[in-house]
Amino acid sequence: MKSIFGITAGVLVVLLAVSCSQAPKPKSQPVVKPVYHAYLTLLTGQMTGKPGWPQLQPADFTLPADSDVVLTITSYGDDSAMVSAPYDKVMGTKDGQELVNGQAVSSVPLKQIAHTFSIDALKLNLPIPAVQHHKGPVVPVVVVAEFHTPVSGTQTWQCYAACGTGKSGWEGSMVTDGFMTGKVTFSNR
Ligand SMILES: [Cu+2]
Repeated sequence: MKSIFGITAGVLVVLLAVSCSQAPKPKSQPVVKPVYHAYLTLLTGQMTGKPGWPQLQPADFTLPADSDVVLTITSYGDDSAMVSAPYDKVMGTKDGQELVNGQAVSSVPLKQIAHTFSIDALKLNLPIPAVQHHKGPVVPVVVVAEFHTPVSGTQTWQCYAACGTGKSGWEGSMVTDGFMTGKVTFSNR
């Protein structure tokens, strides 16, 4: 019994060795670049004490250049605002998608959009749906999107849902740096 077991074990070792040698070997270790995470919060004017002036915090910020970035926007925007195509589409992200409360989508119905985070120069657009109204504490909408940043430069971002003041909704926060428009700088310094 002992010798039979010995032979069986030996055959098994040979078989394992053969199957391992046949496995394709990577030519070199792939370079894994770390993914950078950035977090933004979109507050209502009510929350900041400036009714009618929703605000992205921070609105002016720096992201690493030529990098994969995961942007998380936690939004308390509770009213939909007038916006037109193509700003209902997710654009410029990995797979053309964003996560809305964990669910992958490639667009948001126009009537549900409260804000957008859009950088026209990069063809980047993240539609942000309005918070659902229900009893109890406000549950923010969380939008997560991954995209690759340019090698350098400073770009203006703009919200394209008319969430500001005035008849058109395009005054106040919509045209004031630090609220619904701002500057994103791409730099590794
Ligand atoms: Cu807005």
